[in-house]
Amino acid sequence: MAILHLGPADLAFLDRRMKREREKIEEHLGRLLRQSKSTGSRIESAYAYTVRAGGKRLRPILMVAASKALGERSEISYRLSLSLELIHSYSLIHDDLPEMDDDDMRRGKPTCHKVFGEGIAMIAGVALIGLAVRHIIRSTRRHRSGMELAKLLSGELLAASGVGGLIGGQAADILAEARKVDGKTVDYIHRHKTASLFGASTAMGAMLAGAPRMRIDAFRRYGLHVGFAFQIVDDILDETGSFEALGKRVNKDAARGKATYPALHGFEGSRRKARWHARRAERILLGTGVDDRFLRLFPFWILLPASSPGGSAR
Ligand code: GRG
Repeated sequence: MAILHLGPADLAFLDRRMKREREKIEEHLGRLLRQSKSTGSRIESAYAYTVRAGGKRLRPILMVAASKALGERSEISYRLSLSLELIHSYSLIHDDLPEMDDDDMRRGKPTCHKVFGEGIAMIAGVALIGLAVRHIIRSTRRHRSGMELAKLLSGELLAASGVGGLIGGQAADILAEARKVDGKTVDYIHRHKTASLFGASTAMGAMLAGAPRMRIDAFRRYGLHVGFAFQIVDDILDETGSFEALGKRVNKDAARGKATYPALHGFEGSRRKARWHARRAERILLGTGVDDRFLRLFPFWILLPASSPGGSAR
């Protein structure tokens, strides 16, 4: 895949920024998990295990970047962005269950249900949803817009997690298994299962910065296209990547008869579509008049792992 717009200086800038933001997010995440530990139960150990197992923290990074691009520079954006990682971690725990994708490894470690059992993993996933919303309410308590902000952020997050988002996409994914499906169905799955949480990330960043509705909508659309490109690349990596690079089993989509972009559009067609989404994201950002180097480059950085045959880690 041609590396669009990314020169060595851009790559160095992105690497530096991602590393710094990841470190800050890890720090806040560690604090949140320590503070939310109440009973020291097995459920708490189970969800903390998955949340701590690593991960690229892309959704929090995007939320923080969106809020910074719009002038919000306080620490609260890091705290609030954790709610996205908690919901994402819940979706991974449930997605790995035998009744779902049936995966043994995630983030380079045994999956939650392999370590804690299926029942505990199921409950731990649900507990993370509650924790995410409670965390938003707690973190906004001293903010000047307090309850109003909490309502906006949790509304966005839950909408992206519900039937109109993650859950709807997962259901469509299950129903599509081992059936011949068309491009429209695969787009529906990708848009809901994956892109919706990316859209919520940038929309939540804009909300925190106090942006007007039109700008929030534009930021959500930007995130949706980034998420779409991300899922197409994920489909490609499932076929071309390695366990060592990705920390999870590969070649599983084809084995389960899943509808994927490469199956429908071939590798080059899939790369073209991913590039199209990255360009759309860039155009939407430019249309808002917000000049932000990180957000401008991020959609193209997402494409990079699918540019090498080995499928490197992001
Ligand atoms: C209620 C059972 C039940 C499920 C509903 C499971 C579920 C919710 C949704 C599935 C969502 C899902 C797992 C989508 C896949 C998205 C994806 C490519 C995840 C991997 O994201 P990365 O690469 O992961 O950002 P890391 O590990 O880096 O955080």
